[in-house]
Amino acid sequence: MRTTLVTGSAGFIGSNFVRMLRGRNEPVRVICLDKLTYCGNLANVADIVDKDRVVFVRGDICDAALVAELWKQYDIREVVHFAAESHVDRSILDSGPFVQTNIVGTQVLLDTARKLGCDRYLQVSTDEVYGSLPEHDKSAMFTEETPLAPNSPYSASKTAADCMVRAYFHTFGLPVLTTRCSNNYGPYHFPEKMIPLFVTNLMEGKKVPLYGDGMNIRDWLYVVDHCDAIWTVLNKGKPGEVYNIGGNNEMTNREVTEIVLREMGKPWDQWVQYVKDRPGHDRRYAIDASKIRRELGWEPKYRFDTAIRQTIQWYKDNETWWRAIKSGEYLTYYEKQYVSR
Ligand code: NAD
Ligand code: TDX
Repeated sequence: MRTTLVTGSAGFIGSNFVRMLRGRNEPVRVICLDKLTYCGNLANVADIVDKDRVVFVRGDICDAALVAELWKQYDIREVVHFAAESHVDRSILDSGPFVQTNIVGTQVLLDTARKLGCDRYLQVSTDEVYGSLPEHDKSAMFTEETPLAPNSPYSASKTAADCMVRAYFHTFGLPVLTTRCSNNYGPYHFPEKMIPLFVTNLMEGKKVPLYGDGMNIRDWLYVVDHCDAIWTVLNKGKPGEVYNIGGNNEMTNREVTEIVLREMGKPWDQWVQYVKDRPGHDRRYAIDASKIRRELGWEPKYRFDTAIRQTIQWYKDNETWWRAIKSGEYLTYYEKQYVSR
């Protein structure tokens, strides 16, 4: 059976990915490596960890000695690299951890893969590396050839990591794959990101903070579709290639807010608060995912209207999960980000 190192597996997408592999009974042993930072949560995977098929190790991807030890101990031949500092707003408050984890951490993994051997290395990247698109020209979309033009410290750190991945392919022939996905939503999404923040605020009786004019556009993809695309690329992708992943589901933040409010039975006027815009806020992201569809036969299976309903229901059914998160460090962050601006 193959052994795959999955970094960041206690986070939102990483935990959904491991859960999907277990749910489908894929023939793979997973070594989960996660530092359990403020947004990593052992509860996200606790029920699927077992000694044989899903091993959990708490540790930092920047710790080269630990990564090498795991590589040898478990005979790792494959990597799916999710671990990252992932929240744009936090990268504006302090970019240091983003440079460390997203760039240095990626370099450590690549170097270990090069030295100790690796059959497949998949870098989970983001559409944000391409920058922002004009909002009025709907024909403009990000393709894999779009020049990289990151605008936030978060996306700049992800871009630097992507460049290292590319360099390890060209210089050392490491069999790397890169995926660049649009905005995800679904269960286990940390409630600092827009959709889970808005859903849980409404459940707490708090208003939802909409940045600027609320007309920024994102392309939303259900997390299980993203995980399925990553598995497809890992198994069928061509080394050295980049694959865009998207939902073909562009919406303004106002439209998303309207849907969430409607689903939760809350009128706009009482529950939406326009707040100061995010500095450097990218206006529009839109993914052209025709390459992965054409070459690997992947396309999204979930529709936004049904998957958002399931997602809201998940937060209703898992109040203990998010209420435990929305305390402690989270409150300090919330105060800095929303109350004092
Ligand atoms: P997340 O913030 O929910 O989870 C990140 C995980 O990484 C956490 O469990 C955290 O503990 C772990 N981690 C952080 N620093 C670490 C370190 N130094 N060593 C080991 N583990 C560490 O993030 P997410 O939303 O699940 O995103 C996962 C990946 O997908 C990221 O690389 C992100 O850039 C990318 N991505 C996310 C989205 C999205 O919409 N969320 C879209 C496209 C791409
Ligand atoms: O309180 C808020 N109010 C608001 O209007 C928050 C947190 C966000 N927003 C807006 C900003 C964005 O236009 O909603 C949109 C989505 O914001 P986020 O959920 O913070 O996501 P985004 O900045 O688009 O980045 C996400 O998608 C790409 C992930 O966090 C990244 O990790 C991923 O790479």
